[in-house]
Amino acid sequence: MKLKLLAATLVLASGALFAQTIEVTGAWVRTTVKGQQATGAFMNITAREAVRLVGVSSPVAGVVEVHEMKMEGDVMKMRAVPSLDLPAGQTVQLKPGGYHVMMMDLKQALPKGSMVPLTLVFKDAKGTESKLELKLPVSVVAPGSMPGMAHGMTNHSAHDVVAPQGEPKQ
Ligand SMILES: [Cu+2]
Repeated sequence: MKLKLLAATLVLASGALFAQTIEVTGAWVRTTVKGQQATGAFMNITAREAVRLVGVSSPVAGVVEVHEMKMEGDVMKMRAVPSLDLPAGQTVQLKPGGYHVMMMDLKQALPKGSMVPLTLVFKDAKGTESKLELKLPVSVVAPGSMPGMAHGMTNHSAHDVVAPQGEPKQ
């Protein structure tokens, strides 16, 4: 029994150590209005050693996926990606119009100024998983960006194409 407890502690400790090699900056979640079923979370992730982002979860959303947005002909489309490569030392941007964390089946409205817990799950080259617990501020636009940047919202409404319960039309 005592041995088991020790093992658990070690796993926790190594997880924390691993998490320190991944830096997340500028993270935020787009605010929602009542009845809105989906929104996006955005951030910059820099991993010191190459890892993959293999999962995301949040207590406020039933389904959380990593999405990619791409132009296909004239149409902006998005799809879920099973994992996102984070090359060593390179900052990968999750931003409106590009990769983003899609939070669907929202269980509550996300008012501006509130905080949303988000758990990122990473896998390293050896297949070892680690988790990073974050608290993201809810905002209308990226914190620090100019008000004019809110036009990114227009692109994001392309969610309606594949997610009928997505964001309401603007
Ligand atoms: Cu999306």
